[in-house]
Amino acid sequence: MSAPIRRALISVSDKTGLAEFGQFLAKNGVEILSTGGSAKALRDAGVDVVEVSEHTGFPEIMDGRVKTLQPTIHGGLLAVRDNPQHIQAMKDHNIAAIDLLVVNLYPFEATVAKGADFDTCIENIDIGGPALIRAGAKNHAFVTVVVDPSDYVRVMDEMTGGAGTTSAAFRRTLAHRAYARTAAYDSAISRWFAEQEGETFPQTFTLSGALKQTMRYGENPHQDAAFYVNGEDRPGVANAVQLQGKELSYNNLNDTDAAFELVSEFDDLACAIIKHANPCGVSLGGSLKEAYLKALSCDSESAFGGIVALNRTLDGATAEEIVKIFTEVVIAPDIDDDAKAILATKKNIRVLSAGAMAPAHEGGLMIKSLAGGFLLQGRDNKVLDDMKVVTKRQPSAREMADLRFAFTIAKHVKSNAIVYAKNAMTVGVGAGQMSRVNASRIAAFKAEAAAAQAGDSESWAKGSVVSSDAFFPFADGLLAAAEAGATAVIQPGGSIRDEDVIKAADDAGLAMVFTGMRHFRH
Ligand code: 93A
Repeated sequence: MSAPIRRALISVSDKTGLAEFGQFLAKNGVEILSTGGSAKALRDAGVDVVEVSEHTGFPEIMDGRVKTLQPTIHGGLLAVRDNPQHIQAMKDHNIAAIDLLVVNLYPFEATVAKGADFDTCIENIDIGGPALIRAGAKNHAFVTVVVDPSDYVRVMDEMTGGAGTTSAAFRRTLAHRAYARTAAYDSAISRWFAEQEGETFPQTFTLSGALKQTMRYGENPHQDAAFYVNGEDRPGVANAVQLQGKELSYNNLNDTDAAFELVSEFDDLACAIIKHANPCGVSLGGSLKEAYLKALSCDSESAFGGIVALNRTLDGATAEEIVKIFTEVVIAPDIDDDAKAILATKKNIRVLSAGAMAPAHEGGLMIKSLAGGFLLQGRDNKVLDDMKVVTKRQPSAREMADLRFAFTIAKHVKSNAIVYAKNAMTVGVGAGQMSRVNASRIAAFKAEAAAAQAGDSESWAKGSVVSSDAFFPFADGLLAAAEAGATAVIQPGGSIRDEDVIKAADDAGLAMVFTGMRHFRH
């Protein structure tokens, strides 16, 4: 059974909720020690405080760089209350026990995010705060450590229900949160230093994120899984609001991310249907309902149980179509009231409102784990701006638009990726094959299946364009596409056999464009 809280140290940059919390503590007979700005805020709220400088007999010096870095303070936090030697040391050095520590740190991350200059960022590295937090959290057997204003209410509840005490379990949870905070803080500082040195990758990379959700299982039922958010305000799965449906699973989150990132590529109205992080079908333009139906028609068999992503506000007419087949998740920047009402009739569909579209070409890091480590790389965010026609035949304007579209889709298809497209919609997608020719054959097969499904006698690949995520190493993949009916090709180029491939394209009467950039996605 712990003793009631008698003395608190409050030193906070974020003064949210401080007045109310301070008043509560004062009312409960807690003596409050506090640093300059916090002391002022508390006094302004009518709360009696003792300045730390008064308590220690040592002034705040060096523009506040040394405020709480004092043995009187740290001894008060670290003393083991039932250890006779510690008790003696407290007597000898006139140290008073501190039972409650309320600290939040200089806003380093926010200062960096604001684009502040070097010196301002440096000045916002908190030294005394983390030292206090780490000391108090180590001694959580006796000290309650609060690093987040949203925890004040819980502390007040505990003290009210516990005759001024907090429970050991709660103090331990708070200690866990305290070290999570200092770890994230130092990780932000080290990443910032790496950036200052022009390096993308710091000497030590600490993954830091706040736990958003633990899932029932991971990719498979025998795997544990959790979802962490890193505080970036990028629109997408992490910041979307779920309006209805069951909890998102690991696979839902992974697929929904792929779906939303894909439709974020386009300024034109776009709809994508995703399965296993690969697009079954994508379509641009027209009404939202038309775009959905076209995306669906590309591979309606695979779309069953898929993820639907849109880059416009979801309307009722489109929602009516979506609910006709089993759909796992729908994500859009917004959902209108008609659509909400229609989706509500299918309780299991998870509906996410992302608030806005994500900027497709912004920077950022991607992470992949492997045995004994992990790989980091920048986002695949290069703009397609260097399309060079390499064949005798120039693509028509319609072909050129479809080529650009198909190459952008191929970026979002697992390698080896082949995408057939016609009139701003995919007509056949070959994903994740070990051979490019196989991906090409699968895409052609899908284009035939789509035609058959629609009752057309001719494959949808007839008169289409084709995109390859990486160069065709031989002419065979290209010829397979020509055979399927494609009239124009887009690919990075750069193979040692480019000349052979270009000649094969010319012989087949194809137009071909090189992008000079590939889009592997493994
Ligand atoms: O400059 S510091 O690293 N040196 C210190 O000794 C110290 N002690 C507390 N910053 C220090 N703090 C931080 O001051 C706290 O973490 C808190 O963020 C801030 C509160 O200052 P004030 O009460 O003057 O607004």
